[in-house]
Amino acid sequence: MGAQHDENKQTSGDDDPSRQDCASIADVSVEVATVDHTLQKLRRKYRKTRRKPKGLKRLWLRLLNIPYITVIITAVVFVVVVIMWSLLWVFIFRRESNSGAYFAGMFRVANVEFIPEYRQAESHEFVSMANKIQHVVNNVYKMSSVAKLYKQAVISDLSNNNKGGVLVHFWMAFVVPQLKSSEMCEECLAAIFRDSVHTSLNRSSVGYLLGLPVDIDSILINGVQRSDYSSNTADSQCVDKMYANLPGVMVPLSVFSSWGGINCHVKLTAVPGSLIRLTITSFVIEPSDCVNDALTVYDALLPMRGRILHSLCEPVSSAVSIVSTSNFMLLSFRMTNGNKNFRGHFEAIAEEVCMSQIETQLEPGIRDRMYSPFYPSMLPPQCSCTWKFKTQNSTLGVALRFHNYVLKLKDMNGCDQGWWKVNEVIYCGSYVGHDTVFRIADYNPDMEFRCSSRTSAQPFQASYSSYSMNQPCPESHFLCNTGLCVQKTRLCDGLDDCQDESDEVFCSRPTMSCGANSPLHPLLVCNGETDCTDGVDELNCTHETTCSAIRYQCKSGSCILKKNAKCDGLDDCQDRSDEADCACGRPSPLTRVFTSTGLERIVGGVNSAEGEWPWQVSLYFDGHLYCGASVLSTDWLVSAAHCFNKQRLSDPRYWRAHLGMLTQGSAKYVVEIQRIVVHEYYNAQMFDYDIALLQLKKPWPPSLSPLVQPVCLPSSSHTVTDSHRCVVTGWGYRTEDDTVLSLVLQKAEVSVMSQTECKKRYGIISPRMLCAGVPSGGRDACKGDSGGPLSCQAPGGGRWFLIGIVSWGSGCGRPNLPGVYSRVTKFTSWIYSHIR
Ligand code: 4AZ
Repeated sequence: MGAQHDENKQTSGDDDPSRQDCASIADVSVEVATVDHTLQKLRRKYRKTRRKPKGLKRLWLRLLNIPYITVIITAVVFVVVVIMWSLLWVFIFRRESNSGAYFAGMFRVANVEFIPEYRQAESHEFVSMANKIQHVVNNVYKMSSVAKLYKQAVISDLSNNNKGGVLVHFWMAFVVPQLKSSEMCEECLAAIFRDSVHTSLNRSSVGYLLGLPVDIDSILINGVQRSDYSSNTADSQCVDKMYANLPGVMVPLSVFSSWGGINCHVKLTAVPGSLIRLTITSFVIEPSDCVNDALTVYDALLPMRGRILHSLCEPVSSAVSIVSTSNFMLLSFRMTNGNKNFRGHFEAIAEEVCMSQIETQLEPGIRDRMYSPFYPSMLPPQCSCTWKFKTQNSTLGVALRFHNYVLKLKDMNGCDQGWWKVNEVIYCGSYVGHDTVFRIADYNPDMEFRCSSRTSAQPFQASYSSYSMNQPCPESHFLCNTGLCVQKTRLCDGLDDCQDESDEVFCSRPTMSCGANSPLHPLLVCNGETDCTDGVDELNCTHETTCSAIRYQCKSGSCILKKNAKCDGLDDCQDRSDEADCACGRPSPLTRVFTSTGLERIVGGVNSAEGEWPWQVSLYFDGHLYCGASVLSTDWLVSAAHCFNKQRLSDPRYWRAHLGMLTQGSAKYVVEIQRIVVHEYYNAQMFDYDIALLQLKKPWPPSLSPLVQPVCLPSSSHTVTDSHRCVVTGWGYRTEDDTVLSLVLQKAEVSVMSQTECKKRYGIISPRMLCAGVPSGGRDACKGDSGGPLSCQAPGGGRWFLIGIVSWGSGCGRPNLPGVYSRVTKFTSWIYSHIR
């Protein structure tokens, strides 16, 4: 305050001119006073010149005040952060959220003649036609609802079309903000294209688009990966074009993966009007369910999902051939590092005119053969064949014996493995693991076959002959439901001669006629149980005998009567092979087994103990417990095919196997899946052949034993008797309407039911299924247990064998409706063929 006061006084003095005059008069008389005054004046002058900066200084002083500094630093940091964030958003995040969407498309331009110059993308003719088409495509999408997202179209190929005109293959690229990605569906884009074509009312599929005659039915647009787009477009180093210019001339093909691996495409084109047959003689890759190494064959010149003919994910050692539906084909190779290679050839073949007039021989026993179109090549998605039969007289019909194929009346569902019309009645074909006979009770029938699968399908063959309509099977034979004829002496002999057990159901229970004169029922002989009081049924069981499905086959190939010779602790085979590979089915409970009566869980189960079921696996799909499985070896598991039935479910990358687990989340080993092998005859409607094998990415370490151990795989002759103990295990639902899975692995003891009883309950039960439960219900597998084991222990505390795989059932634990399991003994050789 004081300094302020002084300043005020001086300021008032400076401003007074009379005071200035006074000072000058007093200069001489008061010396000292004059110096002081001068100093003061100078000071005043100095202060006067500094008056302006004085405010800034004050500000500066204020700013130097600590709280102000903090505020300022914060403000500066805030501004810098805001600027940086905006820049980041503009240049990075905004760019990322605007992702590219790529599509491959094709359509036919009708009424335009294909000229050979169109094959060369550099030719003037190609460029001129491509520009015209590109202009049309640009116009379609630039005038559409997705105009703002549309970037460009590139015409990749102009090819001859067997229907006439020119087939156009093109790419499209869109830049799509994440929020708008739903607008980019391939069907929407195809609809935009179709709607732009002006059609007339003359029922032709050809309409006009800016003067271009476009076949609406030919328009197909599929989304593709960015990598497909970049590896296929003009600047890619890895697109090869090959031509088969002469029909029947084989053009060799070989592809090697260099050290860095490859992702390449080979475009095959054949002479106009022909088809392409690709033959793969060898394909050396690592099996990985098409994740790492694969060959995908397309019925197009761009990698369009809707046009896949075949995908090869396994090595090929015996020739496979595939036929296209037009005169082009695309081979898309993916091979990772290593010594991978492909060898084969392709050729132009004529479209097959598949029409036969067949006169069957008079003798019903004499057979001739008929084949699927292009046999032995795989069937293309489009094909047709007709056969017109004529027998020698009106009492003789036509019998067709199909190999691994069956014809069934068409039901509500469509036919996806072949469509058949036999004298105006429609049948669907399907692949099975045995022969069948289809009889047409007509002496002059017509038969039409049409391919009806989305991709290439397995070929088929049949032998045909005439048969007597009055007596389909020879004398003393029985007519099976599969159409086969078997000798009546084979009825109820315990062997599935009919291949559908129709010769083994509704038989009276095998009688124990143990007298010396009548033979013992084969099912009771050497089954490990003494059925005759004198024990004759269990004598001489290791003597070599002829082989059949109910006798044990040693490694040497010789057979013995003993059904359950495998791993029973006795050397039954001369080569001792029955006791080799027996490190299985022996749990060693680490804690006392907890068997509760009051704490009933799942469907009538109780908590298991740690290490009680060391082969039990829990399969997690996308992070959630989805199915069960069983350990077969250090790198193979077995489960149910229906667990892997849909698109994403069949992709091994979504799955994790949890081994050595008692309580959910406490697995001793969690491992990725390398490959899923679903049985080739799996039938999703009937749940037949409901089995799949899973190969682990990394084998489980031996240190995990005894908490992780394989279950014993039964031989195909293995039989379960009343003295076996069978237990179903899993983390599935505890009741039919449960909503949560069990926390602790549950177990429930069930009995294996006779096949006849099982068929009485459910009707359609295949020989690959078995029923198990308790008559009153209440003990059963349920949702979430699928794929898990039904384990049965050999009598006398023997080893545990995998007898069933949880498959299906009507509800859970209902009285008289047992659980249905895949019958593992029917798959023994199939399993060994993959895991050995
Ligand atoms: C299922 O949905 C399922 N009761 C499994 C087994 C049974 C029923 C359903 C048998 O996975």
